[in-house]
Amino acid sequence: MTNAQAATKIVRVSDPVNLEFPFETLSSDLTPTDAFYVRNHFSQPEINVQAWRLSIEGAVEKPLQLTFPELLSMPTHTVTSVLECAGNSRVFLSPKVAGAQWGLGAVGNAEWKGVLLSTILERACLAEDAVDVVFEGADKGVPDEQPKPCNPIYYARSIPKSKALEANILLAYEMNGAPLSEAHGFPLRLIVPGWYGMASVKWLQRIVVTEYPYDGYFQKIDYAFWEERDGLPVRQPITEIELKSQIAQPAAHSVIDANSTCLIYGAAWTGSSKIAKVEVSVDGGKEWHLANLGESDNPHAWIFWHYQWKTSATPHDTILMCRATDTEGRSQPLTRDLNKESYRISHTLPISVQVR
Ligand SMILES: Nc1nc2c(c(=O)[nH]1)N[C@H]1C(S)=C(S)[C@@H](COP(=O)(O)O)O[C@H]1N2
Ligand SMILES: [Mo]
Repeated sequence: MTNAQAATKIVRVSDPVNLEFPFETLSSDLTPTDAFYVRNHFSQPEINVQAWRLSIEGAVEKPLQLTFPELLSMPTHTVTSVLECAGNSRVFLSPKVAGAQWGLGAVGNAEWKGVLLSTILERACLAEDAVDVVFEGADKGVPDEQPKPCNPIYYARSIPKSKALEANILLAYEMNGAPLSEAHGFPLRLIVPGWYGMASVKWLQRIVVTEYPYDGYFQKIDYAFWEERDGLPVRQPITEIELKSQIAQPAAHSVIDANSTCLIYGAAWTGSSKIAKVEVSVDGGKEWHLANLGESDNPHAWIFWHYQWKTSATPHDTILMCRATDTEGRSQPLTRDLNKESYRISHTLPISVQVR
């Protein structure tokens, strides 16, 4: 399969620019950078890389100011990982919820290269009482939803200290073998494999280590949900990607020949486990059939799957679905959990097609 069919991206929001990968064009394991989705909260910042510094400050013994050439001279690490926006597939929600109406393409799989975050944090020497590591981008604005600050804020997100020291979290300056593009965070972005995209802060300018849990706007107001703890509702940040599979082809509303063989295919991914199987239904979820699974050496990459569907001779309208199960026995739910508000859309999604 080639990248030749990578089509133009879908414009979901034009200002700030939010672009979707047309998921029905899925053909290569790595999503070509020019087809990769772009999710921005504010206008893309302009960065002069000569003047740019990465500042590491807060609860550290040795605050650092790193130049771009200094980062490039450090030991490199490469990881292939899915990046999925927590709002991917929002258009499938009923009743409708606010936010960009993403279809299936606010997700992609790319190879990221850069410096391990742990390398830099070790150099800066975290204080004993460090709790969270906050990543601030260079883009700022006033966010959309209430309660919102009245003055512009930088896009920022944190991860707990223990997570920040894990072996695969990257300060990336390359994507798919080329320098990071401006849209994807040049000169430097965070990549948190296995977590939804909001954690992977673009256009990094500061890393602030805090001695308290960071409760910023994109941590506790947006990209957060209500969870009951000890019978009390508390606001929690969205973190790990949920198990999910999606159909690339046939695309919704396709007309398929009766009495033929139709290849149903797509991708499946998960935050921390491994995909064990993908099943396909061609009758709206009544019966499920095992799909053939591809493979990947990278635990955070997606895998492809396919299923040969023998269509009946009788013309009919039907709904295609796919459902992944991981090695821990968890499966995608068949229905939507409303507590998830407008994010983590990981239930089985219906694709309507016609057989004629
Ligand atoms: N600085 C900054 N980083 C950001 C964002 C942003 O708006 N500003 N959006 C986040 C969200 S919600 C997602 S899903 C990913 C998208 O990364 P991409 O645009 O490279 O696909 O970036 C994350 N990092
Ligand atoms: Mo996102």
